[in-house]
Amino acid sequence: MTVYSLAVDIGASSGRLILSAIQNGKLNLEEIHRFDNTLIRKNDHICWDVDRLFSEIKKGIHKCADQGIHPSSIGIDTWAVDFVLLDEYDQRITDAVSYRDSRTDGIMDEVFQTIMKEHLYLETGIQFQKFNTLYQLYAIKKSAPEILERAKTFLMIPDYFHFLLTGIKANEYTNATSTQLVNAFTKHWDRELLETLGINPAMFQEIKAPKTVLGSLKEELKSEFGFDMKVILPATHDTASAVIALPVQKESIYISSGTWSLLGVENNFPICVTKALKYNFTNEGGIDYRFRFLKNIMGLWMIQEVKRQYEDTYTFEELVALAQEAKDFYALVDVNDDRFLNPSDMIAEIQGYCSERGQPVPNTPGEIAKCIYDSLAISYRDAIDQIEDIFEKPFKSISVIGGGSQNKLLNQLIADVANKPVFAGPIEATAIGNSVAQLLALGELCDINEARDKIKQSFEIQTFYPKAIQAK
Ligand code: LFR
Repeated sequence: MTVYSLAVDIGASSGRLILSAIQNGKLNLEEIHRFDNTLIRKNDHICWDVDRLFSEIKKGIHKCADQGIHPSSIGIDTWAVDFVLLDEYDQRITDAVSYRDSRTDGIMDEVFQTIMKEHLYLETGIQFQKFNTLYQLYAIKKSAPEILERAKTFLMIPDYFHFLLTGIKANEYTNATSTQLVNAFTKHWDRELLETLGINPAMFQEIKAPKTVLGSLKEELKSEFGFDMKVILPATHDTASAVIALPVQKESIYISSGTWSLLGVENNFPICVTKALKYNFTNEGGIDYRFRFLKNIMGLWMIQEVKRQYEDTYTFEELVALAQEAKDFYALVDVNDDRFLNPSDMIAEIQGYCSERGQPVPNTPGEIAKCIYDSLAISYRDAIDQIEDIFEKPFKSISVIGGGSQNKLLNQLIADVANKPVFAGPIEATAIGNSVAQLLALGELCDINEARDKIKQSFEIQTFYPKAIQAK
């Protein structure tokens, strides 16, 4: 009998429930349900609508049941750093505020007055981003300390959904590391750090690793769906799940390409050296306690915003085609500038950046798109140079995984600026990685090496050679 696992992968712009199984020696995926995710304004903050997201998860499970499919397990991944706090009755006492909200503006520098930046990096190995959970909690401590006093439970977004499914509370390891509150060496909450910051350590739950069987569905959900299944923790941080699905590992740098571009390498230990701190690389936790040594780059968020501003007149494919037509236009923005994190008008922000620096100002949709793709490629090249500087050796290729790997123009630009071959795919890397953790726990796969071999055999990978090599 086929053993199915159900991967729920929710990104910043959409979510999906994907059924997966090993069939005829290959990993098969089938999309059961897809839905939009958008930011909403609530109580003066930019938030995620977690109630709607949970109802979409339930809708997807019902769709499985309607087709007569009863998966053996389910696991949920989302973006990182965001969380909810619960009171003694397990009721939410905070909205699920998004990392794109401005509540953490200026907070990082305040924290550095209590804890030295270098110390924080040596303990956690985590990059400095103003929206890390640490700064979000500190912002609450400043604006509404009574909430932190009342809070009994801290759950990150996937932890919260897992709690709603099972009634069991836990903090999953890969996502927990993104908070900048987990010690990179003990792999547990850094009590000393929490006490120094004046954040009650008691609200944090036990950290559990991917592949842990959390439990089964709550009684009322069992009767609602008409079947039971195990809730198995995947790498609940979407980027950690995506990295599990890497088809090429040796001597390759990966780019997990979606709303964000996460560029880095997989390691067996954290690297907290001065150069890594200077270049702001992170050591986020991965499956089997591997480390994701990577850097956040603003990613396709910028083009998603532009598309939204043009009221979806153009598809992503059309924007790529228009960028190709605007081949003579060239201007660059620093995609990692905080001004692009959540501007009210992305197009105007890009134009403002270019005109302030005396560059040609992009006006047509094609010019705007070309400016974004060129700027992304250059920021990737800079980050690749930094990795090669830290490792003191060149890497041979780039693996682009995730939805962004479908962008052939960007893949070719990356190959050209980095002067290395680019391997593009799998597209659904995150859902694949999520499924793999569940299938490993269910005994359908024996280890990550076998899983990666299966992924290589099961999904198409396209190669893009740099112009310099093609010309030879
Ligand atoms: C990508 C991602 C990144 C994280 C950012 C914010 O979806 O999870 O890894 O830094 O979103 O949570």
